[in-house]
Amino acid sequence: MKNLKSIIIILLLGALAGALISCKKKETVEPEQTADRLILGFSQIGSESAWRTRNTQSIIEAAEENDIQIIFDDAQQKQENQLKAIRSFIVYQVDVIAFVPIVEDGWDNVLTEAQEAGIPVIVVDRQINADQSLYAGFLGENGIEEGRRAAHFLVNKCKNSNRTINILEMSGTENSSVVRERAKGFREVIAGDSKFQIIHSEDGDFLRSRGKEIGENLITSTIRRDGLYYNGQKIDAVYSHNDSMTLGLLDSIEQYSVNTRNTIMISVDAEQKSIDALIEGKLNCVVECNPNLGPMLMSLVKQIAEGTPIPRITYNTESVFTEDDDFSLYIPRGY
Ligand code: GYE
Repeated sequence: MKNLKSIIIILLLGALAGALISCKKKETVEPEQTADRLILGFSQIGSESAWRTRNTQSIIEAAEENDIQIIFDDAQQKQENQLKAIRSFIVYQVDVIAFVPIVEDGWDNVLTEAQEAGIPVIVVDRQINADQSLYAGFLGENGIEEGRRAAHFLVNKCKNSNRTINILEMSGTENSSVVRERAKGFREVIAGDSKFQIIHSEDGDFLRSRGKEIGENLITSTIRRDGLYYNGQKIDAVYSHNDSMTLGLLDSIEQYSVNTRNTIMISVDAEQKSIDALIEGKLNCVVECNPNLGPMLMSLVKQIAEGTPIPRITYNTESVFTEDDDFSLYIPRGY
C-alpha cells in the first residue's frame, strides 16, 4: 500500500513538473522571436477600388511571407486618419513606417515627427509634396507614363482621321499625385495634335458609383442614345483614370442602352472586370497600374532596417492591354 502511495505521488509530481516546463517554454520563445521581428506601421487609404483591395492584400501577404510584423491601418479615405495612424506608429516605436498618401500635401509635420523619432518612412503608390529629406524613398507607379500610354493608344487609333476628337476625362481623387500625373502624361502626348480636344473633365474620386453618376448625368441631359454627349457635342473618346469609374460609366451606358460602339474607351488599372469588358469589345484599351507592391516594399523595408539607403524612386513594372491583343494569351489578373 505504502509503495502504491509513493508511486502515485511521484507520478503526480512528474506530471506537474512536465506542465510547468511546457508553460515556461511557450512564454520564452515568443517574446524572443517577436523582438527580432521587424515591425512595419502601414497606413492605407481605404478600399475605394478593386485595385486598392489587391494592393492591401499584396502588402499584408508579403509581410507574412517575410516574417515582418505589420500594424495595418485603413484610413477610410481620410487624411486626418492617416496622420493619426502615423502618429500612433511613432508612439509604438515601429521600425519602419510606410503609407499611401491620399493627397500630395499636408505631410511635412508628421514626417518631421517621425524623423525626430528616428523612424524611416517609405512613401507608397502615390507621391507627396514634401522635402525629400523627410522620407527615405518612393515605391509605386509612374502615373505620367500611364497617361502617355493611354494617349499614345488614342493617337494611333485616330491616325487616319482629320476631324476633331472630343474627349471626356473622368479623373480620380482631387489633389492626388496619381491624378495630376495621369492628366499630365495624357495631355503631353495629345498636345501634339490640336484635333484632340478634352471637352469635359470631371472628378469621379476613383469610385464606381461616381462613374455611374457622371454617365447618368450625361445620358439624361439629351434624348440621343447614339453615343455620349456633353453640351450637345458628341464624345468620341473617354479617358478614365481608373477601372472602377469606367465600370460605373458602362453601368449607365447599359442601363440606358446607349450605343457607344464608335466611342473609344480607355481606362487605367487593369482589374479583371475591365479586362473582361475589353475582351467583350466594350473597351478599346486598358493601361495597367500594378497593385502588387508587397514584395518590393518588404525588401525596401528590410534594406532600410539594416541601415542601407534605398533608391529615391522605385517604379513597378506595368503594361498595356488593347483590342489588338491575342486575348487567349491573357492570364487572370487576380483582382
Ligand atoms: O488607379 C485606383 C485607386 O493610387 C494608383 O488609386 C492608385 C489608384 C488606382 O483608387 O484604382
